[in-house]
Amino acid sequence: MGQQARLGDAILDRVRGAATPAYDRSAVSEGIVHLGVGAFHRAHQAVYVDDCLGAGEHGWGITGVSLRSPDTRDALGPQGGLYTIAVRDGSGDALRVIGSMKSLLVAPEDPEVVLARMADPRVRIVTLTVTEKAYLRDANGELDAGHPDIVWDIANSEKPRTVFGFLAGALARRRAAGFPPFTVLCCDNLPANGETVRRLTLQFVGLAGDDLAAFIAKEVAFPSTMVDRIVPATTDADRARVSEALGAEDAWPVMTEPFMQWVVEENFPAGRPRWEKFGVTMVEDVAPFEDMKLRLLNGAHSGIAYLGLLTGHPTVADSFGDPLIRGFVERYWREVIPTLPKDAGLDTDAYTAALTERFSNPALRHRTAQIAMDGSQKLPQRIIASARLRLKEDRPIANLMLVAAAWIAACRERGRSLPAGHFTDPLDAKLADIFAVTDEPAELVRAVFAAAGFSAEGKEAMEAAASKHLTIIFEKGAAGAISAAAEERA
Ligand code: CS2
Repeated sequence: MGQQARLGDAILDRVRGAATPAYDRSAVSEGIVHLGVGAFHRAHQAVYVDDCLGAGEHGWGITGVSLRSPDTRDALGPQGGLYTIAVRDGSGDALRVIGSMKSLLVAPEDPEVVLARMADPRVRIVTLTVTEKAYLRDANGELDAGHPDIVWDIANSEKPRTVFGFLAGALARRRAAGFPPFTVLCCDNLPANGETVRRLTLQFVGLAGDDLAAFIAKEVAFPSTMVDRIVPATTDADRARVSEALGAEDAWPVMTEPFMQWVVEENFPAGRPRWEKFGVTMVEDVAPFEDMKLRLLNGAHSGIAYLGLLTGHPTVADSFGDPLIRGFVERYWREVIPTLPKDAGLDTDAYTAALTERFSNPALRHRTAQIAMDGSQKLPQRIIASARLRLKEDRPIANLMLVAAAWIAACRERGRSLPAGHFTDPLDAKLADIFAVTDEPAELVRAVFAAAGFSAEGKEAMEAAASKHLTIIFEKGAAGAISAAAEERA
């Protein structure tokens, strides 16, 4: 491997075993700034953009920005932004080198360069995949005004740290220069993600006390979107396998599944690539698609992850391949489907059939620990929202609350039957305090739900159901709790 040339523009014509960009990368300009340039973005949006570049839409190259670590820039910078996606299923890997990432920036190293790029009038869309926790929402879903990074950004608008600081700072510069604003496209798994980011950005600007709010409210579009593609973390074995097949060293290829989906609200006053030519669905209202994806895919994923961790399954395919867990997921789906809008033409049978196949993909090796991350930030929209809707109609929530109980149990198993740092959560410090003072299921559930902000409407019923499950998990293990839940009224 040490002998191999590094992937890069200069050796693209020698790359074998992979499709390569069929367009002149040097003619591409950067019309999109993406904040949060992780594996998901690289396997999803960057691929759709690569398709558009291949069709001659030169103005939509991507500037990839990391808000935290330099890892992606360090890996892809020396490759001119090129990297490989490996689309994996039982029949092997299909490799494709993606050329849409034109440059990479690391915000903490030089926030000014990022602000200046975002303020460049050639940039017409700013897209985001910064993960749930980066939106710094409080327990009520509003901006956490006391968060140290928000406090910092308000006092240091030229050196922001948060996504809101960058958006507000760049929009202020564009307004001052008389340039039209960019469109903000949130691609994180939040409900009504465009509207949510708009609201949080306006709250941030309100704290900053300038008059940007009216400009943002009137001029800036925040379309909502539903994004979907399963992207397990890349391993060293993946790196070696891909580099071997390419005949060139790729320091950070991305692994993914054949399936990909993107549903986007049609609201781009500053223009957009013709994504619809490459399989993106442009719609008036994304909400039904978002709800279906968050509740049926992501909610089931969390269940598969936490129950899988408690029963010794390292990957989604292993966990979902366990008939006990598979049965749980099917009952969970039956519980959740009635919460989805009925008049939106959603085909939930086809959707769950496709999920069954996707979760069974043996080649992906999607780790349960990866999905287990940040549960306190994920469960509100994946699980708690559905439970509230069920309770309004006086319907049982046994399977939903089993996910919440399994989350608490799996968090508590770290340092016991699971390695201490097996996964992390922004709530870890509070969780550790709670686990140190009580072992009693009902007390645990009450304290953890309160700390995570799960305790609005429907609190008593949710806590009661989760406590019952947690009691059984402690007494008989997760398998016992799944069987007991299966006996409950559906
Ligand atoms: C997963 C998602 O890690 C997780 O929490 O549920 O990343 C999931 O794989 C994607 O949303 C699929 O589109």
